Amino acid sequence: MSEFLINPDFPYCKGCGHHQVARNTVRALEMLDRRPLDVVLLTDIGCHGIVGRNFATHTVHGLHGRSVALGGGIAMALPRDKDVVVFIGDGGATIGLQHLLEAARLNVNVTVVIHNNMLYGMTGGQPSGLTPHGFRTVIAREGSPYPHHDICQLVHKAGAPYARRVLGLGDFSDVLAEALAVEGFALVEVLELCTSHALKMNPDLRLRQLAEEVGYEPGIWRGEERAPFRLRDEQPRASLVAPEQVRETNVRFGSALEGRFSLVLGGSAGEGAQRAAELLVEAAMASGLHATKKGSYPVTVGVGFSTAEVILSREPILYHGIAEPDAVVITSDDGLAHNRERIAAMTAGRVWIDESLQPPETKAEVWFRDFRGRAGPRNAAIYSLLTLVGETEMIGSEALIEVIRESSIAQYVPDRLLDGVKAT
Ligand SMILES: Cc1ncc(C[n+]2csc(CCOP(=O)(O)OP(=O)(O)O)c2C)c(N)n1
Ligand code: SF4
Repeated sequence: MSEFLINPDFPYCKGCGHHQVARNTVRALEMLDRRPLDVVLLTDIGCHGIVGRNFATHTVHGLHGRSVALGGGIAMALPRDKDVVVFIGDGGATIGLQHLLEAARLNVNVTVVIHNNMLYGMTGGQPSGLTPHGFRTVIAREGSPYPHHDICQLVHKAGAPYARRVLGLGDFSDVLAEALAVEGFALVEVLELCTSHALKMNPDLRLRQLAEEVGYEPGIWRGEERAPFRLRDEQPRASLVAPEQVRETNVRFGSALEGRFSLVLGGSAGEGAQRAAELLVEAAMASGLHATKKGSYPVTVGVGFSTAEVILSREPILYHGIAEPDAVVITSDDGLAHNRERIAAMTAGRVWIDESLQPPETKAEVWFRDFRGRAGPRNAAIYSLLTLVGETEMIGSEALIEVIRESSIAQYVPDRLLDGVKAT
């Protein structure tokens, strides 16, 4: 298997043109002798977008039509020797058309690969701005009454140094490699068919013939070569994080953790779940571990659930998603409601849950604890993590206690909670 993949089975229907794009992208990256972690692959919403999980590169899944803007932002700050590749459908490309035109106009260093199957694949075959005149879809059964945008010409006119349209058949990796090698904005529009929806409505369709009939001629549009747009050309840096945001961690504790431990903490907004998870991460780093933390909560920040996902690991963490957690800690009914399905799906591991709550059926071990009664709502989250650390010993309790004492929440956490936890 290619070093660019963690899974060679692409998630598409049989015969879908997206297979060829993914395969040829891998070939092109190999041809250019790139390393997986020098590549950031952005995917947009749509069938093509599920492929992110197959790639061993950095991957980011964007909102529909917005992945060019996201990728552009990343590319503006990255060193020149990194590649930002944006996979997008014809739906996303025309929903976010302005992002494409601006990225071309500014000459942002991204390679955009449009999977132009001439319709919205994932939602059942609706037309996009690239659906050609006469092409039948579920919405226009007699055929689309409108002409399609010529996306290559649009970005060319907007200033793109490179735009190319190819038929997505066979090996077109040399085209993708040529686009990747462009310093600045490059776009490859790959013409394909959606075997599930396009053929149902247009049974006699042949890609090559269709492309000729509707004016989708393969071609290349070269523009003026210009310096790519960069945020800080004078100070290229390897990290997206500003140096002043980086803090040194003084490793002053030990840890018995071997491998990796993933944790989900579910609580209520305003009860400090995110802050508690951050303090656990700080304590783990002070114990010599790698750690990541993600938060999720409703846009109405002050009400509802607040869930944090934490990974602690002896080895660097290259992927911060959690398929099945080793532990789930629940301190409130909001936290339980948000994580109920996740708990029910657990096949192993352990759930620590406030004794006032009733968890769903699960194969995980369930331990009831009096988080809210002992610590009150404000401290239930931090107390639950003190309990977890005391009972698992993945890091020493003294590490978490010290980090809490040094933090801004120290004044709210009574000593009896800190002293009541077993120090290891
Ligand atoms: C802002 C927004 N609008 C609508 C949707 C619903 N939606 C999900 S996939 C999709 C169609 C995607 O089509 P395309 O971009 O062509 O990609 P494909 O599925 O063909 O790969 C739509 C409309 C969404 N997820 N987000
Ligand atoms: S629905 Fe269409 S675009 Fe989506 S995977 Fe299947 S063939 Fe491909």
